[in-house]
Amino acid sequence: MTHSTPHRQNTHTLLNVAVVGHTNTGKTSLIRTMLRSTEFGVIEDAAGTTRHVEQATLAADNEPILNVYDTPGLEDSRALFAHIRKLQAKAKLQLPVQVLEHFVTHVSSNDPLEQEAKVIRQVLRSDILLYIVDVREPFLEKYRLELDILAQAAKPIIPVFNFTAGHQHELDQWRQNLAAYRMHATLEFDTVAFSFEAEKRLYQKIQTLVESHYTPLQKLIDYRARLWNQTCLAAAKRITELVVSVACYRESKTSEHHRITAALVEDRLHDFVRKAEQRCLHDLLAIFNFSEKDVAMQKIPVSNGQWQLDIFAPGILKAYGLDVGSAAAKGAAAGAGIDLVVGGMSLGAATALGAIAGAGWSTFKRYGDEIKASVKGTKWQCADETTLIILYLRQKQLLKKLMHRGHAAQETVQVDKAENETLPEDWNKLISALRQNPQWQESSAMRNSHLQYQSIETQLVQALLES
Ligand SMILES: Nc1nc2c(ncn2[C@@H]2O[C@H](COP(=O)(O)OP(=O)(O)OP(=O)(O)O)[C@@H](O)[C@H]2O)c(=O)[nH]1
Ligand SMILES: [Mg+2]
Repeated sequence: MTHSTPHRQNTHTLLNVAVVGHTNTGKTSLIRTMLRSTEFGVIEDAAGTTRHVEQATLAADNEPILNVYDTPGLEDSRALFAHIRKLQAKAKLQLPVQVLEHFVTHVSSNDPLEQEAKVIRQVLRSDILLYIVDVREPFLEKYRLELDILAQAAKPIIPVFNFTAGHQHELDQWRQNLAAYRMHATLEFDTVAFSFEAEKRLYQKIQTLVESHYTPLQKLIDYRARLWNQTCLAAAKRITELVVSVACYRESKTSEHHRITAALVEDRLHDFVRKAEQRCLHDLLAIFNFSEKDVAMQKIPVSNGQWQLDIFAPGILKAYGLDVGSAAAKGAAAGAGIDLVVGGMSLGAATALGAIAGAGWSTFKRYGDEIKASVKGTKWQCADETTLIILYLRQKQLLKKLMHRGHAAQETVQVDKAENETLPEDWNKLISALRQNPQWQESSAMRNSHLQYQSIETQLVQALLES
């Protein structure tokens, strides 16, 4: 036996799912959303957009699990129904499904029902049908006739309600009507207002109706759940990276040797924040497999904050590994010993100060620089509170919108100030810790293994993902 045999067997027994329904109900849209691809097929707000059956395959870890078939929309269901009934009357002994088989094998290529024949042909070749419903429409005769014909194929049918957002009443009506048709295993799946939960339920419904494919479908469900979690996590991490890089950004305002005027420093900050946000957007779109066309983002209003390191805040001393509890550190905090620092500190002096607690001279030297700067009155120019808050809130809003955007959506996502989003608990603490650690601006092994950094990252990621 060769290695490829199991694989080949597998592909032969792939589950075939036909997506059917009246024209313009969102069949192609559903498949785009399932595939997370804006590329599949053509979507248009017009009847008869899809002209041929198109196939796509869904896989779990490279193992193909099911084929999904997009079909042309049914248009003239009354004519189709009448035609089928006529065939049935002609050959009374035939089973209902045989009548359909007869229809598809005898239809000519210029028959007015040729389009319908393509659909029925695919229906007969499939294991299960997803019948897409535009719930905004009432349960008209044409839909009843369609369902009658489809039911004749003797395949399980899952009615999928599309356009559900804001149409609860109509949805209830459809449910009642289909119940009268003994169709209870319905599903809400708005292809534009996406929810992963709805997608999962779609596979679970298929699973209960086609028992023989239970195990591969479970693989698919697990795989897609894993993928979805990874996608959301990667996005939240990317946003955290943005927030960190902006919060850590600082420029010394009195950087004389560069002779940069205050205005130039400001420009650089604006530029930095805008570009950083733009890059983040680019990455997020790639993570969710959307394109630049999908999102419109207004320029973020950036404002400058002047910020002075409050060097004696206990949190900072601790962050640098200094023993805050020592009498000398307390003394330093009270202002004593500053002259030591400013006057150029030696290792001996630092030790005498008693403030080094396992942090080592290099850390203390770095800390010393900041004390010097602080005493000299150096201020840092950085993105101010409002900028950081707006940046975070709009990224959170963007993330939510991307997580709930189906790949069939045509409307552009607008990113605004997002005042309805909330900041994480401890926001101020997180930001102040980041500001005190400009060396964290870019990812590095040292940063990423730093416990304090890890905890900040976790808090930001969790806050971004909570709804
Ligand atoms: N608001 C909203 N619009 C949707 C939804 N699903 C589809 N649409 C829109 O409905 C129209 C038809 O979508 P298609 O996916 O082309 O429909 P179809 O059933 O494949 O159409 P045919 O191929 O012509 O039979 C498009 O304008 C879509 O953008 C939805 O869930 N919500
Ligand atoms: Mg279509």
